[in-house]
Amino acid sequence: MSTFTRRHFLGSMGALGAAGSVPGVLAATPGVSDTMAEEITGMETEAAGFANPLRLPGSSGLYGVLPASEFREVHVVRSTIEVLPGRRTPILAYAVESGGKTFLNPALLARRGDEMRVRLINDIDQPTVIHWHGLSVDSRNDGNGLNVVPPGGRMDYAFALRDRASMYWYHPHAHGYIPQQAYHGLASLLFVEDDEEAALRKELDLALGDSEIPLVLQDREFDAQGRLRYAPTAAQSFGGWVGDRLLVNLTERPFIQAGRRIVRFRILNGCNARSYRLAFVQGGRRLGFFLAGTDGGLLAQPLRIDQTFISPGQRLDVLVDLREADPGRPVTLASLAFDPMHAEGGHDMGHTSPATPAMAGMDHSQHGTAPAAASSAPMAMEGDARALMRIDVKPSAKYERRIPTVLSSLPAATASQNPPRRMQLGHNGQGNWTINGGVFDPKIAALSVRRGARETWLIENAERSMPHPMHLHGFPFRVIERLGSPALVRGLAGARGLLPQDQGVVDTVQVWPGESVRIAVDFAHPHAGDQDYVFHCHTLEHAEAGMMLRYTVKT
Ligand SMILES: [Cu+2]
Repeated sequence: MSTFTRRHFLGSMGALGAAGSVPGVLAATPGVSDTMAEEITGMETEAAGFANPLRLPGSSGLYGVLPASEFREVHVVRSTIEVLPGRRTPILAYAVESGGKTFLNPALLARRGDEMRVRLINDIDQPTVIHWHGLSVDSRNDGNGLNVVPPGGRMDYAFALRDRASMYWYHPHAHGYIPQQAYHGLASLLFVEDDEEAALRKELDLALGDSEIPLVLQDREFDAQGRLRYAPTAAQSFGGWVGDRLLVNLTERPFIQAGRRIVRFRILNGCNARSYRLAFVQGGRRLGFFLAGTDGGLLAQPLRIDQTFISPGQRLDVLVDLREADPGRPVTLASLAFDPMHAEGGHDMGHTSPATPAMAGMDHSQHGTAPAAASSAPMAMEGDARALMRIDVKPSAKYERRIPTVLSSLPAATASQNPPRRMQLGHNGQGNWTINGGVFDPKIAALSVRRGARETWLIENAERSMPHPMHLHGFPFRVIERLGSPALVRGLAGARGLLPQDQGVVDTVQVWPGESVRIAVDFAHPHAGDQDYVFHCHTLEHAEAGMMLRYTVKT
């Protein structure tokens, strides 16, 4: 494949009207600059009021960092934490006792090649199972929901971590319970490290929790008592549940302090249904930053960008050089305004229409064009311009590191010459999302592939649809081409319609309405015997509403 060069990308920014005139900093977009600058200034004003220190992984407690070798027994429990200041919020959590300390949703640290051996004990009154999102393991250890752990039951996992270094994550996958359990707190991170990863940390002098910061983006809704509210209507069960408060690491309206240096953010979209259009902004402008990695680890080379989408299930590894920022004021991590394309099927979805809360009660188009909401108006519809986090830039000790030009030995993606397997995304007019016209049946393998086959899949989303972040269990994959992308996506794309994150190894790809995305999957693995996995939309309500398919890898 031809490489996605910086020139290509800056060229596409040019198509959007961006002027990269200031060295190292992409200026705000002329043409739409007035609106964009106003929107950005509004978000900066919003972020100025953020007063809650970002929750960071510590040595115990929520998101406590735990070597995977000490992750031997995990209980699924009901617990409470303080999310909104002064309130206790009931949650579901992964609880671990280790070394005399209690961990909730521990952030696991492992080395590529390590063995994971953990017993899951289900202490709640619902079936559950852990899925290791992004890892290539055998069907049983994948935790794909074809087997679940009943209340009071247990399950022993044992598998090797064979995947590239990256930030993976783990979350529940018992069909019928996935959206509720994930929403109520069952999700955390798994860092896999290798030599390339260690080299980058050393080169940039990065330390987890200080200059390398995981950011779990989630949207939630709370009732007056501070309890999480999850009560989707039939329309929301179909369209997806979008919470009105934007949390980062379960912190609302957060801020952090960071040195004037290169800071690495490892970002997970842990929402049920919300996508973000991420940018770092300051002084009415987007700052340039580097995309260093995606779901499945480091890119071959860093890509300079100034915005990117992130959809449910996806991860981004970004490097921000805060020496490029104006030292006099904070930087804001924001989600820029965009059309979430929820109305595409609005007149075509039978009794379930309208499909989203936006369509159900609030006129999204009017809301979306309003100036960024003031701090007194916490409502955040998907696609609204909203601040996510304020970064206060403090003086740093002498720091003269540079972002390396090569990050990893990732080879260019190649597709087989065989005709693609088509995956058509749609809905049946009866409240179900479909793949190739079918609604998920866990008892039936809808397709089979040969172990070791190199396949091309063409994932085709209907014109009248919603965006679908499609997640493949069992095998990471590469994105080869995007066709028919909506204008907003096309504006960020380079050669063959590819977005910056399409340059990496991924396990989840967002397919927009009307889009066809060609992916290359290598179904090689070392597991003996037939193995069953699933392919599904990571908008969790869409998967529950049928957009999931069981497939078999045959030996
Ligand atoms: Cu979907």
